[in-house]
Amino acid sequence: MTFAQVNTAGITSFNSIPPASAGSVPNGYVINGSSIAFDVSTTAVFAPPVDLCFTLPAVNDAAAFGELSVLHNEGGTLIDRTVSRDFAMKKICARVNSLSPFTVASQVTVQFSASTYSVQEDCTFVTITVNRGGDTSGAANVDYTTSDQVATERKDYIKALGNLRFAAGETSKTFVVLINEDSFAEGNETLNINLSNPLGAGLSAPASATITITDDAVEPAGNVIDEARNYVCQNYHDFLNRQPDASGWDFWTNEITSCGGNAQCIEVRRINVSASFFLSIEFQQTGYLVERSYKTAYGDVDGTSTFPTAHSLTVPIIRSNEFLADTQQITKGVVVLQPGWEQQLEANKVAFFNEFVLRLRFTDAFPTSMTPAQFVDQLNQRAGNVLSASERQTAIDLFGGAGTTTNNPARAQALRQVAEDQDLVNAEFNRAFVLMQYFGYLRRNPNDPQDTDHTGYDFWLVKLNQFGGNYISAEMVKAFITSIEYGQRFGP
Ligand SMILES: [Ca+2]
Ligand SMILES: [Ca+2]
Ligand SMILES: [Ca+2]
Ligand SMILES: [Ca+2]
Repeated sequence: MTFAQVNTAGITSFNSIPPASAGSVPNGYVINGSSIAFDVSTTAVFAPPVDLCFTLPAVNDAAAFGELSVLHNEGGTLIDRTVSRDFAMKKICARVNSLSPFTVASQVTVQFSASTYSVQEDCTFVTITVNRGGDTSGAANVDYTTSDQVATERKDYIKALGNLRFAAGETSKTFVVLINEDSFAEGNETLNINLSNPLGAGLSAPASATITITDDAVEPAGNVIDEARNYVCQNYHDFLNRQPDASGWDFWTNEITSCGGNAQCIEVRRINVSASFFLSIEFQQTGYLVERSYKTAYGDVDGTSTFPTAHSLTVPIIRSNEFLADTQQITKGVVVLQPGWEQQLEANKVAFFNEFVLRLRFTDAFPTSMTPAQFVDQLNQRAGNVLSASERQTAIDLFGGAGTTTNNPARAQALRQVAEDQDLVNAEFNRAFVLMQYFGYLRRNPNDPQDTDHTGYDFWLVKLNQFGGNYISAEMVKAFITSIEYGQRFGP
């Protein structure tokens, strides 16, 4: 230990203390078997700074040594004051302005595997790896999201966002960014990917990275969305948030190409193929369940419409970004009909509802002081009174006779039970179908530009209801997939 300047000599003492008692450990650091801690004090009068070095002869791994930091208690919180590490000498040094407890702790970092990625434009995907370094013995998680640069999420790629959860011992996780084909001659384009909100870890460089989409050297004259195989792939991206599996891709493409040159047949098949994605078990059990979960938890909101005259109407509360984040989470790894899909989906649903009820928005709306009956009744009322007396009792009984609703697994199960109630599935169906015309095909909220309110949504919902949900007679899917706004995502 070296003082820069001592004005009055005194006695300095080092008292070994339990590392856990040194102060509150900041995010990204852990106390483990390598940790040592001292309370350092002096009777000398000194002027800062003070340099302190600690030797850790027991740490024999250079990488583990490189993750060590000297944390200093400043106002109760430990702050990383490391200035140097010397593995050969097993010495780590810090510089501080005052004395109080110190601890040597290990860092936990998360970062992208690279700062740049590239992918050839196509209806394809790029897999992004996030690595965790340092002490990986605990759990950690981090949010990820894409953001537009020159490439845009409505055209060039599918916005990817979510949370990566590292289990104890896991050192890497991946997520996928889906890339869309288009026939714009636009040059190479970039988008950014970012890590944020780490828990149990700190961000380390690179915590943001760039994906370059290499443009096709030659683009066709027409719009690539008119090409059957690409059109099918785009429906996988837009509705199922995944790259098509080979057999599904072939099957749906053949539905269209088997028309040969019959334009009338192609038009009808394109409508039916696309509607099949909304109607698929895979979408109904993922995206549609997410939509119903928001309705069950938070009810509806008011929108406005001018169809046919100005009025207000209730519309789904879920927004496009919320929908994408949760749908991507609940659908992760699920490919319906592939071995194990039901187990994967069930595990994802359980994780989704368990996490959903821990969000501040939910706990604000449903305080744990609510009785089980109040809790279930509020869910039921927001869902549109879909529970029979016995279904209501089943949900209340999930709490096992408790007087309050502090039991989070029971909260999650009750929310899920209402969200999966068949009466809600039936009642919400047309609303969700219309909503997905905007979320899926147009990649926006119904009242985002080029709309200004829910008039368009209202128009299609009225029409779909008039035709008893028959999207062919209502010409709804047809209107969206032949719209200029949809076509302009993919070609001039
Ligand atoms: Ca592009
Ligand atoms: Ca292209
Ligand atoms: Ca292009
Ligand atoms: Ca029911």
